[in-house]
Amino acid sequence: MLRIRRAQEKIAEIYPQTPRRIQCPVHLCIGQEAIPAGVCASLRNDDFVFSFYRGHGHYLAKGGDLKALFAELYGKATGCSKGHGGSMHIIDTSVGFMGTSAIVGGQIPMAVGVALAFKLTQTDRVSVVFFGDGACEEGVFHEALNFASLKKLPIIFVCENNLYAVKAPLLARQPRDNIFEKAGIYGMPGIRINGNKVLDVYNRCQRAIDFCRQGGGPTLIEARTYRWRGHLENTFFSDSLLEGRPQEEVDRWKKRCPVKSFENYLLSRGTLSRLDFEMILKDVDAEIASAVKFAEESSFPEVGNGGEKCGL
Ligand SMILES: Cc1ncc(C[n+]2csc(CCOP(=O)(O)OP(=O)(O)O)c2C)c(N)n1
Ligand SMILES: [Mg+2]
Repeated sequence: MLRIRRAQEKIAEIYPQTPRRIQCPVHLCIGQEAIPAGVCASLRNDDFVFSFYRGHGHYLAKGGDLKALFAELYGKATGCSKGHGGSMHIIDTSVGFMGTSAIVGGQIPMAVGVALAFKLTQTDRVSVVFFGDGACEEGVFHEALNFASLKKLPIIFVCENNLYAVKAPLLARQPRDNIFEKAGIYGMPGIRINGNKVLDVYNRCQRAIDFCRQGGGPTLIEARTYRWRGHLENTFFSDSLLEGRPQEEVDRWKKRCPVKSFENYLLSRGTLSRLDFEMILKDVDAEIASAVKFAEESSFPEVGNGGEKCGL
């Protein structure tokens, strides 16, 4: 979580600087780190993860490479998508990270297709798909749940419900605040979890993933959380991060910081000392600094080098 948080903060710092070094649109997941960390901790390297444009955390949690992430944001040939994808199109099959979609909900049927392949080939591998609350308004979400449940496919649907799609609050878009209950319509388990408590995410997901591996079929997990920044990074420092959200609401959620609350938990139990924590932070920041340096020193892909040569 700390690695995801500090990397996001570094991206937010670099993004508006001139000359522009990160030119692609960037969506950060600060405030939502417990979900990727808690879910991916239960996964094996050969399980597959699909994600969306707010996907840096999912990539890093699945074992993604920090250097390859920064290089991709910089559009460099050493990036995980060879510099052709940018922030919204991250892919790294070597760690089972099968791609992020900029089309809301576009990744969901791909993850179902992979789950079908896992089932047909009689493996115990699991497919996991992350998506936002807005994706539940896409027809494909319902088709996917229906088919996955019918065929008892090994897939976990993880909805990161951060209560907004761009600037629109959930109840301005859906008649009820009940995403997890939509699973019941399709005859599969649906659970609502506190997406800001990493141990809750880990424990509840571990159970769903074990059930899935044993042939029990899919689960829909609605993880409640909140993004601290605006929908999309912009190129000027601004006070528009609120985007119409009440300041009081943002402050309330910041008090439930997933990173800080886990830090306090570990310190209070004596699992970590303050010194341990500071050393971890120092290591994480050093790793990020070397990833930034790597991205800056890498070359751009050759001009005219299209998809056929990008090696994906
Ligand atoms: C099919 C489709 N419709 C609309 C858009 C424009 N769009 C981009 S992000 C977004 C909001 C999605 O919100 P949510 O799924 O809750 O994810 P969050 O950004 O909150 O993590 C929309 C409507 C799109 N990219 N794809
Ligand atoms: Mg949302």
